[in-house]
Amino acid sequence: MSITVETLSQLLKEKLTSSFGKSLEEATTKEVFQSTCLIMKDSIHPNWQMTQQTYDQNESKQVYYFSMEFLLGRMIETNLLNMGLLDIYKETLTSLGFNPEDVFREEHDAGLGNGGLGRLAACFLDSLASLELPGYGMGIRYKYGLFQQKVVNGYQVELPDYWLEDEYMWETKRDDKAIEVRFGGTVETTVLNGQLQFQHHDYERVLAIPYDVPIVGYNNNTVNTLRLWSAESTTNHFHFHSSRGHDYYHYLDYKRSIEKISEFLYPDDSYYEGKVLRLKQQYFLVSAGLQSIIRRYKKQNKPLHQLSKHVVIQINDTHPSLVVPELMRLLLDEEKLGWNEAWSITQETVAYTNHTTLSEALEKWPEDMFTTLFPRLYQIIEEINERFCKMLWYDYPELREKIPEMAILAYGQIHMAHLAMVGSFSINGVAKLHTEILKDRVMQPFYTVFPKRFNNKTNGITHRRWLLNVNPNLANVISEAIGTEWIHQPEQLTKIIPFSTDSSFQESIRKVKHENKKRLASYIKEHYNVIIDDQSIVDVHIKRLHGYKRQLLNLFHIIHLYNSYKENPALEMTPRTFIFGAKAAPGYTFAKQVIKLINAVAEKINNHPQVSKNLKVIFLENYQVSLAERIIPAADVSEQISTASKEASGTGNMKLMMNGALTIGTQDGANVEISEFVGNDNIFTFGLTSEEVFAYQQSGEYNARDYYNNDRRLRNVMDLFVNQHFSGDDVDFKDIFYSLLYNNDEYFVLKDFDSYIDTQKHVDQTYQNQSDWLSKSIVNIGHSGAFSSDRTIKQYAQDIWNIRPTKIESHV
Ligand code: DL6
Repeated sequence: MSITVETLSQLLKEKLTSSFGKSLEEATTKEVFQSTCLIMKDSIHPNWQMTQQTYDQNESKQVYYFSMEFLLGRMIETNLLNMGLLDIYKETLTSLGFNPEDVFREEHDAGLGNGGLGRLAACFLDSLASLELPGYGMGIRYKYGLFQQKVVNGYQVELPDYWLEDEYMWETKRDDKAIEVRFGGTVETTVLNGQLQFQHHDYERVLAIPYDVPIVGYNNNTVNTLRLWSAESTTNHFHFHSSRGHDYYHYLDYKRSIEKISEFLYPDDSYYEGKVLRLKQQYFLVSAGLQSIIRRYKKQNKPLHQLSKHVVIQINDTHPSLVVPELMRLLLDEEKLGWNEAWSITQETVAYTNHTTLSEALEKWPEDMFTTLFPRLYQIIEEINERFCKMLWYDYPELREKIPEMAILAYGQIHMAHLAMVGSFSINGVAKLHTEILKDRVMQPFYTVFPKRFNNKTNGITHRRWLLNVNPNLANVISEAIGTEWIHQPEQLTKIIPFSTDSSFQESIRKVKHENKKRLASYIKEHYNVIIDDQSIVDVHIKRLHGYKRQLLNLFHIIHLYNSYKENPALEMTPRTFIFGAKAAPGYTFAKQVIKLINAVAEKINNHPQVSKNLKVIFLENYQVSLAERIIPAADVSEQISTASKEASGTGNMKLMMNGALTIGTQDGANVEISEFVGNDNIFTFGLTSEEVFAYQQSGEYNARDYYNNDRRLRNVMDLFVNQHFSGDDVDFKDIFYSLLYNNDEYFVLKDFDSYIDTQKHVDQTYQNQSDWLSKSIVNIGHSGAFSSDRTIKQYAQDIWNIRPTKIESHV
């Protein structure tokens, strides 16, 4: 059924009246936004109901994706796009005198994630629904998302992200589906009919309330669910005593302590901090999620021993790995199954994805903290550990010496990755190189024991959001050339590759990029009062700030150019605009100093009378999904310059390539696969390989000082950190200088400097031949379909989950 501007305008007017008692003329943009969402929900909700009913009737096997993070961003545009209504809504809003962009911007980004891991989860949900696959997201409804970053005097300042300030339009609270989650207490062990019984006493009860968010598939009737759990208290669970004087205050304390559980998202990316509250959050998600799955399963009268035929649980990194002992607890203590049966059900149902090899990110919880919070789970983990270690002892005598390093419980700590690997049937990495590093190094003994469990699933991104929605003009140019089939089958984007040398196609691609650059330039002018040259190369480094991601190496190149321009103002180079967007974990001092340094360098360069004609440096504050959507379509160069072996995959690399940027990158994460697809001529690769990094780490032969002493360009860059060139009197960047020279440059910035500078020169020369550049850009877009999350999800569905598409009929 097609809808017209007239009918939609009428609907909007009626909604404004029924919901806000206002006419169009009186309504605010926020009210127009909210009314638009309400109208959309009127058509999403019947399909949502139909989807759930169909899954139940067909007994479709479902995947439950457990993740502590879902970085959704805004949903209005992608929902409209997937419903096929984006253009008509834009037209209607415009005809009514509203700027659609202003209306859509009323939606607060749902920032329930730190970066790659959370955004991946959001892309996966979009692909599951678009491929008509039965998939459910399980997460936490944090009251505060990832902090809002302000830059004050060049420094990062963190402000709370109260994203729920206005009602979240997409969610539906399901009080009737509440679950009780229990913390603390004691376990009493008794024997009944020769069987051990475990009774849990004196625990703290927390009510988990689900808020369901519909996930709309593209051009189909599927509406899947993202279930976000919120910790709430009820007076029913608090024992008021008439004889006690201060019950009301006790109650308030009790309420606060409970609500704290889902209050905020921990802002640490790639770093593990052993905080009690974080552990409580993890158990809260796991227990509420699992109980709701089993409740639904039992309602359908299916036998528990067949759970893995109908349900698969994917855990997104180790954060939800308590799924293993909690599922065991439910099967043993609640469902009264024996250990062996409960263990095979658990192992056959759970699958684990690893997202990092960084040792500082691997979770290990102190046993004493754990026993206090989860006395019964601790007993179960002890038993799993004992059985696992015994199995190693008897079946793998060659690994006996390794048992202490492979145990789940060792040296007073619980190793969550070991628990996840032992308790699941699949263990996957997120790019080929990453998976190989897991198998050969980080998890090598586990690979010896469970070789069949290990597999690779290279990450992907949804091309609907990251191309169709953010870059509609590029999408149109592509469709004009090759038709629209690529929208359903993104691998068909390769059909544009034969056009890579076609001058009129190149011209269309160039125009789109230029328009996008102009849009970004006007945003930067408006918000930062800096004028950037829309003919300059837009060079983009957007991701979390971390030593291994080497924003510092990028800065070294920028300062080197600054020095070169000062030395020789007639230097022949295409002007460049360097754009950074990055949040640093609030406790990560080094990363925060790098932010200050970027801003200090920007200040110097942007105000230099000569250099600023050729170079600009902009740090865009509060990098988040909606900002990425603005930057990516305008990018020419994509900085993917992590120390080889450190970036598990990266997904920004895929988004930028899909929008025609050329990558300058190390042979790390998914960059390796990008270069295999596009060919060495269409990517700028430099630096140490992962094998070389490992060799240096093993031999201890790297000496950063040698590089400093022997390379004048490096000294000219680094000396500016300690002579207050960039800082004025109040700060200096000595700590950065010392970390490189006295701590021997953990991430090989100095080592890779030379090849990076050379490769950047090559980037500049290539750009000067526009036709060559555009042809490379087209080849990149053409191969980006291989990095659509539809491909990734199809692989998960087939190789791990064993789930199949289920067609949902329209409700009308
Ligand atoms: O797999 C998604 C994403 C990768 O693309 C990044 O390379 C990786 O750094 C990131 N990992 C994390 C670490 N979290 N933990 N644990 O965010 O995952």
